[in-house]
Amino acid sequence: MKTFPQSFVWGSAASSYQIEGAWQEGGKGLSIWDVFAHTPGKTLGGHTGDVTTDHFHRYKEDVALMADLGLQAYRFSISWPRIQPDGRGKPNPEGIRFYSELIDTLLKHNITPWIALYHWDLPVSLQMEFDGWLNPGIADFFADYAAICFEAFGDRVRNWLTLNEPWCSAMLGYGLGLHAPGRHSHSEPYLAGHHLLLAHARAVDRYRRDFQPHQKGRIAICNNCDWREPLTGSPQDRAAAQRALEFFLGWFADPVYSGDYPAVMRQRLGERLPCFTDQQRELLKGSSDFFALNHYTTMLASQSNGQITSEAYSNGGIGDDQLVQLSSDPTWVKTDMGWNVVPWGLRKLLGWIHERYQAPEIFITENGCAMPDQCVGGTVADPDRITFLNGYIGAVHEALAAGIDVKGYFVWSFMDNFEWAEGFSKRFGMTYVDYATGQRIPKKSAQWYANTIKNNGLK
Ligand code: GBH
Repeated sequence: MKTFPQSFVWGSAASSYQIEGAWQEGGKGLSIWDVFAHTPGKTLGGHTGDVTTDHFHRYKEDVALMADLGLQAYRFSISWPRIQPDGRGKPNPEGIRFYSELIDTLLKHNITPWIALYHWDLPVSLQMEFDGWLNPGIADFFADYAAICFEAFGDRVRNWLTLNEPWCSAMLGYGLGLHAPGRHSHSEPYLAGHHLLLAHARAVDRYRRDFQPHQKGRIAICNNCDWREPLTGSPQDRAAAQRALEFFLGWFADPVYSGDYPAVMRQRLGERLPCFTDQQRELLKGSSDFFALNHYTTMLASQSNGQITSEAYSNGGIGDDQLVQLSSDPTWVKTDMGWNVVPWGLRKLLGWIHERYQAPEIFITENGCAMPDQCVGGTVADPDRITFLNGYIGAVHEALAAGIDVKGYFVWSFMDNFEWAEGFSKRFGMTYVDYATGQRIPKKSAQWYANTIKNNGLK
């Protein structure tokens, strides 16, 4: 039996654009994902989040399913254009009402709400009028929006995430063009990343000044990072793996913990990496109350010889900036996304975070996998997901045994949903969704996770 601490939080996660649907209801404005998904060629099969799992209308049923699972916490995101249709000004009362009722429904079922303020659905008018995350002024817009949310929900919500995976917004949205707004650039990712960090810092500052003293919640940025293992024991490959991690997680976590970007990014990027003023450094430093980590996979890293293969390019993004060549061990099992299943990568990453950021409290705010699930005779057997979760939760247990302060774990995802550029072709959920009827069917992994929660650990 691998038992976890009594206070360990077992949860699951989802995000607004991926599950809500109701894209033109309730006074909601359009987001960059509405527009991107409606642009031919951007998503697999032209799929959009117009309807997706229709959670906007079915949230009560969904929360009841979460309660059946025994979830202690549910992490969701707020659609900014549902709250502010054009990203500025007075809140939309119907948007406030929707999230307010969702929160009340969760609390009624004893499920603790965790809210991410931004999971990629930027109001499209901020993109059109201001170039989105490329404009420094966006930090103020974001802080104003965040304050509306703290004001409306902070009496009942104690766990806040500012941005979900700014690495993805910057790199996939502005570097590789795979996510909205679909831009391809070698310099814009670093500019967008800079403003994402400043927006985070401004929102946290607002929370700490005006809300935290009486609402008594906690707030953090939510970063994603895949592990990078040196291909060989050579000093070059070890340095390459370290460099890759600093470009990945250090990019968005170093400023939050020490006030500036990793030195290696400054050296290699030169002018393309913007500088913080002293005042901004101060605002950033210490701007997370805990470390929120999303983790999915592992790749091998070696020093590149300047010729980057397409695999490394798509994975690392702008691979030549890092002088890192990525590859996979052919013996590793892969998920339906083609991502390597390497539980010890999570164990090592937790160790890296523990060392680099002075032993913060860590919540794993996303971990999970897509598998080619099928519904046969009304049931969905997903043994590979159970193996995946068992392996990764086991790695968390090992980290705890080594004295690393992991406080909670959230499975991505509660139910199948719109998987961004992959549309509905990838299933990450513990609950199967029949998109033709909207029917929800808990998979075997849901039962397995319910038992894990009940046992507070693995058998
Ligand atoms: C998360 O992002 C998102 O927060 C969530 O919305 C999404 O649905 C979920 O994960 C599943 O995709 O090409 O083998 O090197 C995931 C961030 C960054 C994780 C890129 C995998 C590349 C794997 N991803 N990373 S690989």
